[in-house]
Amino acid sequence: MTTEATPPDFRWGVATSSFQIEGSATRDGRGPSIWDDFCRVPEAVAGGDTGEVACDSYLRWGDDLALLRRMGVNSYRFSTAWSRIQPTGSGPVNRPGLDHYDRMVDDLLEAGIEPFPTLYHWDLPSALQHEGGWVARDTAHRFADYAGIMAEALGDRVRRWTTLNEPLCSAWIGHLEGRMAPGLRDLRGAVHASYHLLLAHALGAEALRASAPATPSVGIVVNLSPIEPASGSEEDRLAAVRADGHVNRWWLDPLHGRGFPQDMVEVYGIDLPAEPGDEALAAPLDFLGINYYFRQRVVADPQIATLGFRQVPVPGARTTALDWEVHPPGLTDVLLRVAKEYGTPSLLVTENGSAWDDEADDDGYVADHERTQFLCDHVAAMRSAAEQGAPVHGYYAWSLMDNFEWAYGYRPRFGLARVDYGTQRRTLKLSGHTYARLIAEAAEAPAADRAGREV
Ligand code: IFM
Repeated sequence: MTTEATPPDFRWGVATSSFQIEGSATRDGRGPSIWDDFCRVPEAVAGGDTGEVACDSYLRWGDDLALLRRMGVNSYRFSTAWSRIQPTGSGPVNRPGLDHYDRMVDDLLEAGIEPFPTLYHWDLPSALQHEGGWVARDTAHRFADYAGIMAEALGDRVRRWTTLNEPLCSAWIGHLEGRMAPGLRDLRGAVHASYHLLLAHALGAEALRASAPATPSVGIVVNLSPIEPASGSEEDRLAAVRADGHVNRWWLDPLHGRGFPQDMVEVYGIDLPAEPGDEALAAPLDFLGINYYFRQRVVADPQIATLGFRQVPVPGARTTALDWEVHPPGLTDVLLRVAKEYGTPSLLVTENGSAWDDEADDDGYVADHERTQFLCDHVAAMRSAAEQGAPVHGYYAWSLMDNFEWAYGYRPRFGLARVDYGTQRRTLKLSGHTYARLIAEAAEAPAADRAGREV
């Protein structure tokens, strides 16, 4: 690897999110979020699972920290629950909720681990949803207030912040497909939500930069997929262009100051809720977080309203327990594409992982060869992108431990550590041990080789 591609402060981390691990749904004044509400909708979540207890991380933070130390990560990507800080999404700060994250930041720093918080990972306070949620412009302003609170409280110690995680999921899956919270199906609402999410990012970034005592590094996390047409037909080629617009360009273009892609504005046929002054949307990013899980192969399908495309399986592909294709070169592709087409100064792989049907032995140990292979192959794919010039500065495995996988409930397990939900015992899997070794070896490697040793 070239020296430019492997700065000495390369981040090796793991990622989690508040709703998926914390539990303690009402403890210390936490208010409800859209996921608490969605879990109560009959049949919305597999097995009727909820986030009431999850991995009990709010109370077992010490156990999680021990796992982080054991793996030897130098950065921990977690999210702060807005409804712990402001139980109704606006108004006074709920001190006990803020104190929890304050303690986490101190503990992480003491352990030599960078705290890398995400301010919004899908858990909008319910009270804001009742006022329109992301479809309402005001939510973006409330988010900026919350970002300012967090920057004032933690900005003396937190240097890097992520505003939002995966606005695609909040907007398209939550407001268009309705498969996940808040469970709505409305194109206009979804397009407006997408706009307001990006506005929230811009206003939130402004608030972080204005309120943090030391100049912070601010970015956003998007989930990207390489898109391929299923055939050489012109219809499928155009379907792939639309799919790419919907999944990738709708987010990447405005985040890089190019405005929303006009072809997609025409496909959606919805006026954007733009107002004078929204030029802030073009605020520069210090880094872009990329979550990569799978590529998408699409066919044209006139039966699919508005978008006119559908994802199809890749023949003969290896797939995970969620039927997601395992395709490591896709990670190289998305990193190189963003680097070349958008020139983003710094890229982080903020999530990458896989769910498998784990089998634990009597001690709770899981010899998860498939996940381990997935991890090694994707680290190699990231290294390949860095070797080819992509400015990749970190890799975060999803996830530290098994957790609540949204509408799929607890069955899919993504963790590098197993969680026994009966006892809440955490046990490092083979993948967790392998990651620990990989990190240790990378730290010992010569600087020019740090991000990419074979494992
Ligand atoms: O669990 C999720 C996470 O919350 C966001 N990115 C994808 C992961 C796996 O589905």
